[in-house]
Amino acid sequence: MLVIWGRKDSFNVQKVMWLIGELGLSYQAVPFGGPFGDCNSAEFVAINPTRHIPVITLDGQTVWESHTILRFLAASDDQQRFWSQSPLERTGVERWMDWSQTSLEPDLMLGVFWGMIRTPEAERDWPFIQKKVAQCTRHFEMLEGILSQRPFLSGDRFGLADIPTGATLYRYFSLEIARPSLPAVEAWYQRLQSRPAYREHVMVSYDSLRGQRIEL
Ligand SMILES: N[C@@H](CCC(=O)N[C@@H](CS)C(=O)NCC(=O)O)C(=O)O
Repeated sequence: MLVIWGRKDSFNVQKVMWLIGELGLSYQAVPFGGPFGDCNSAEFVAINPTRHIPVITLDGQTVWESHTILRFLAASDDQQRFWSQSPLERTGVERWMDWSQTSLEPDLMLGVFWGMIRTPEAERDWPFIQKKVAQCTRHFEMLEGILSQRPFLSGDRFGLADIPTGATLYRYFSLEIARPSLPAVEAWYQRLQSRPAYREHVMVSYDSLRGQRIEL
């Protein structure tokens, strides 16, 4: 049985849950992180020394790091619905996963989201937040150019490249921030919202995270 450790309002857990939903896998969810379980506990550190959710276990093996889990689940799928045997073809997908994790997410999630939502109101650093919003504008304008040429970040059809960046959209479009005109990105967001797994696992309220700043 596939077991996933994490909490439903964790952005990195949501990426994994979204793919689990797309693949139609059976799973057992173990609420963990935040109020559900301490990632710094000795029991958890023995499982994941980096002290983060998500973690999955399958057949006695443990996998952590959200994008590693995404690749593992996609590569393990009998039908290879989200995986290619061609290393070159895979780069077309993996470059967007890496870009999301190393460029977009630090600015949007650790910058704007943490700055506005996780940080208590009295402590918010608005010049820092505005700088991060401006960086997000550049990221999303770049995505606008890509998505005006094709329906999905992965190409003609939905794929693994859509998951990390697509999972940011619920928060990007619900935060009270300035956004540029993004018709192609918004059309992509609509396409993602037509997927039941996206609605179930990504469009999750983050109200319980307000003011809840933790050490990562
Ligand atoms: N690079 C890691 C980052 C994981 C991460 O930052 N997880 C956060 C939740 S999104 C976490 O563990 N928070 C601690 C907690 O919720 O207690 C990954 O992609 O899996």
